[in-house]
Amino acid sequence: MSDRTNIAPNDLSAFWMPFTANRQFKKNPRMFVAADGMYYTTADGRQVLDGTSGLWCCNAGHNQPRIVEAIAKQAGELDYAPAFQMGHPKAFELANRLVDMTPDGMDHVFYTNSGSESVETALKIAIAYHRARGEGTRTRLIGRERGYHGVNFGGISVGGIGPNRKTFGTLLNGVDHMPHTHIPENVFTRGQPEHGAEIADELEKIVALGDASNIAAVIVEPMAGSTGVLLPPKGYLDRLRAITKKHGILLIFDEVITGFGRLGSAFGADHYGVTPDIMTTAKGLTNGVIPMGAVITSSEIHDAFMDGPENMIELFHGYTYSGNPIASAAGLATLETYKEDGLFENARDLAGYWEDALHGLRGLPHVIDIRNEGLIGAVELSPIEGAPTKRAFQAFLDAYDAGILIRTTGDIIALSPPLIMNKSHIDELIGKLADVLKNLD
Ligand code: PXG
Repeated sequence: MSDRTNIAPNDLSAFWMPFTANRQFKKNPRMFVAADGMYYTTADGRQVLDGTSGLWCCNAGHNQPRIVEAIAKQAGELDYAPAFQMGHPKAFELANRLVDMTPDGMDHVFYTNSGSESVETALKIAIAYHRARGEGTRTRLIGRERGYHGVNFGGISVGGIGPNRKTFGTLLNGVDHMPHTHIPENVFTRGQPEHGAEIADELEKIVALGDASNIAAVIVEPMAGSTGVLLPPKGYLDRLRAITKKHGILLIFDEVITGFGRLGSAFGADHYGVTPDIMTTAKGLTNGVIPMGAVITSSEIHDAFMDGPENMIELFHGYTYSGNPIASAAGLATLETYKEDGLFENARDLAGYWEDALHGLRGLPHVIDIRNEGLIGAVELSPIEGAPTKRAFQAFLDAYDAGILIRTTGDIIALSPPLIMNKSHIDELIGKLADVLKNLD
């Protein structure tokens, strides 16, 4: 047992921080102590405009009163109910509201606690679905280079980020990767790029090698967020849909970032007009306030499991906190906020102004590409020779000092502000970012 009598109250060493340069951070910590609407308050009392919705999750802004109230009320009414063999009304109500807003045919909801768990759940459902239909040889999974599907073993196996896979052993076997869609022809494109639909045809080659009878599912983000906003070329997702359908392969859209209004539509599936067989969600489902994810499937998939004796568990999978009452209450209040406050419409209405402001950064030092869609933006910087990521990370630090929160991945600055944003917030965010870029080495 550790000796807790001799510990400094604010010692930073015990908390091993996720995806963080721990030693660097702890020498010069950046702490938020409060938030409201579009702004964070730092420990030294400064206001920082949130250009990233936390980590792509606080789509309705911070401390949204409806959500705060719903959580407080739920905590005092029913704190926890067992998730297995018992229920509580709000989990069912939230599932219905989700099904109401997802594309037609996406009819059943399985709850998780994060995007990573949603991905594992979706991959397991895909493999078990084929088996339930007597096609148990369909076990292979196909992901994509530069895809991010969370950090659990299934997710990093289908994911396409080298450092996230490198040190973790053999991963899942039976996984192939399609090429990513980020090609130089599309540099400085506004919105969806023109070139590259044919990259989807690479899937045919993988199918030819592995045989469709062995392949369970293809998983892609409709728009790859984490690796720096890689947009799907026009026609690309339609082709993926056609090829997967032709071969009886399930198509999974990982909508953890693209879900809940980020693109100005409810989901990427709506935005791009392509309906998958399974969608994974998290983040904006509860506005990031309480961890929760949801996997949404077609009836065809769900119904394939509803077979055999009625007293038998149909799917041997689930989490202690699946559909947790407080998370469900937060989810209901979040979806109500999106609807009542017209936040997806706001994102759509602002998208043009956002695009113009963002592309106004073209020509500033080191800027080699700018991309946007909905209320997402990316500014790609040329790397410092021999020191990739250093320039963008410096921009992140300078931006924080200047009062804006941005996110960097590699040498790409990614922006995903809350959907409650208005034009003056855009002016502030992009104006301050321009100043940072002008002064960057
Ligand atoms: N799928 C996708 C598409 C994601 O973007 C996950 C799964 C995993 O979700 P959880 O809840 O397990 O973290 C994600 C998460 C960033 C950033 O700055 C992106 C994510 C998480 C943290 C930072 O790009 N995406």
